[in-house]
Amino acid sequence: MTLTLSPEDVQRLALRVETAQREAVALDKLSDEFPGMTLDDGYAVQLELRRRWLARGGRPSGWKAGLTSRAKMRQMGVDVPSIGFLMSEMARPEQAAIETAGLLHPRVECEVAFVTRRELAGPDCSLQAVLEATDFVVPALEVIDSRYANFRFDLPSVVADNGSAARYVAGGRPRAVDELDLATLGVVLEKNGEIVATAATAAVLGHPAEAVAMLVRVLAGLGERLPAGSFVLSGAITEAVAVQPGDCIAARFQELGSVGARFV
Ligand code: OOG
Ligand code: MG
Repeated sequence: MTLTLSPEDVQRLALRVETAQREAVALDKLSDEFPGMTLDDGYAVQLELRRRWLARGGRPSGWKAGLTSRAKMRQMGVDVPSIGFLMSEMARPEQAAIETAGLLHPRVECEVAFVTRRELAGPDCSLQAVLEATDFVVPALEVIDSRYANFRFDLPSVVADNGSAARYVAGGRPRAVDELDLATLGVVLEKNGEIVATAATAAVLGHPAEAVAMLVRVLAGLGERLPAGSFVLSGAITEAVAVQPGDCIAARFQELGSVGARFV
């Protein structure tokens, strides 16, 4: 662990990010004030953010892997995958009208979501262990909304901002992983009926289950485990797409069905 922030700074920065999330006011990236900020510092702020969320009655609903595809790494200029937490307050039903009021500059991502039936833990968690512990997968949309001005950040800052987590929608058909080759599923992302991106699931670390294994390994470093029954977003397969009120998004996945949302 390389922590450079004092406990007081961690609390102050968590409060700053929380306020930006709540009031949709953009921040400068935290590393502008703390240029020596490390990845561990970023997770310390994220854990404090999570602790505060739980303390005010938030209900944890899962975890997210992020920056797990080349397309995303290129788009954001960050080349290390990361994790964040999900809360049920972020979940929206399929085809829901998602309000953009309260968000700064929302973007949508298409992802494979895993639901586990066994606990996963430890610094050596493997892709195979993830597949064995998976109950089913479903297609999902994640709505990200960086709290940093112009969506510009570095790794410690985006981790402190909980991986830009804002909303998510799960849809499609639950499928068991042994019925699929999860690495070679095609995905088509549409905005207002037009194709805006296409890719295959191998874009996510070669196999989306590898992103879940990465997440479990990061959790192990934070002293946490992934309990049975967890919902995990494995990371965007294509670039994220900006949305505004009136936009309709659909992601069509080979074998898994579709998931959609509209923005108001
Ligand atoms: C960070 C979150 C990335 C993903 O799926 O790659 C992410 C960001 O791009 O703001 O959720
Ligand atoms: Mg994502």
